[in-house]
Amino acid sequence: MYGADVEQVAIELNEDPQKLADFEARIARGEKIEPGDWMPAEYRRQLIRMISQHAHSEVVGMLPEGAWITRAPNLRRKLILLAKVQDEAGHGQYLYHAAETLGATREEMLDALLTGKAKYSSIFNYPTLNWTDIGTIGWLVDGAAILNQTMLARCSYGPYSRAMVRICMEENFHKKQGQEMVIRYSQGSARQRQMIQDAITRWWWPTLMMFGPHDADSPNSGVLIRWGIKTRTNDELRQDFINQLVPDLQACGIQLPDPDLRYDEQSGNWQIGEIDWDEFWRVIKGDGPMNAERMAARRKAHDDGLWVREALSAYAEKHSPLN
Ligand code: BYC
Repeated sequence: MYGADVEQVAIELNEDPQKLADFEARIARGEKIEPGDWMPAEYRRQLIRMISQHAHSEVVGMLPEGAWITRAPNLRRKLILLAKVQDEAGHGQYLYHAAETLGATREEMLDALLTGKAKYSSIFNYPTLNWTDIGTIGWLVDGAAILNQTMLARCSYGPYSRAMVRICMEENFHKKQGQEMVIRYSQGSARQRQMIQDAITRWWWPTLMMFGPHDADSPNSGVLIRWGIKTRTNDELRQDFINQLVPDLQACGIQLPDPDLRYDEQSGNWQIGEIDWDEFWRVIKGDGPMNAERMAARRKAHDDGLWVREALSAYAEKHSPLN
């Protein structure tokens, strides 16, 4: 359907063919679609799904790292981690605002997260077992996120693409602090080298899963690419990440946990063994190592924040010009 001509798509989506053709022509010219502009209902639905899930990922993503703020090995590392976790709260805010421009309310989005209807990135359902996990998240997880988000900075929806510009700048700082830690620990004592190897071994495959299922198993990619929301596919971005990270990690003396990993001269790509997709689907359906704990932490934060929301509403009511 999504490779089909505009007439066919309009029939299938029950949209006005002329409006759809004009909309697609704007995207083809590289124009941004803005909140008040005409857009197909499916474009709006896909964006709300993706942006709200992205916002939830930023907010849930504070939990694995936040747990280490009190256990950072020195003041410099603690300050960096505090700033990083704070940035992630900010990213969640920009993204919820971007989704609100499409008509989704904050309450609806949070309700979808807290009742398990909305997803958030699979990666945050894995535990952070020791301090070197923090460096590993910075280099691998933020590195993967940057590749995806640099693509989204070029997406056709104006508010989402603009939110990505600042987010990517901050993510670059996150990635660099992680890279610096991994390099340092890989050159450190035998114990540090063993810890960083263990962390990379645990995070490698879950990081590759972050890019989503293979293109052939990705039901949303067709329409997202047709309308310029995604400009690269899940597999293309995953391959770029692998090609960047494999030589860098190997230069640190780190072994990747993949006996099938090999360099393919012909394509210039590093080829990996098969990802455990059963694990991926289990994790995104709620059955990963940390899903229950992450959701319990978010529900508690939401309940603990009730008095703040009530106080804000009471203040707004008291000062409303209508009263
Ligand atoms: N995790 O058709 P597909 C960060 C779902 S946070 C969970 O390929 P799509 C950071 C997918 O939603 C960065 N679910 O989907 C924060 C779909 O299910 P629904 C997070 C996943 O949308 C704190 C189904 O699988 N980045 O950087 O075309 C600290 C089929 O997939 C995942 C974003 O959110 C997954 N990994 O492509 C440190 C970026 N993968 O919704 C760092 C925005 C797939 O139909 N999102 N699913 O029920 C995207 O770019 C795209 O949504 C994805 C998936 C590439 C993730």
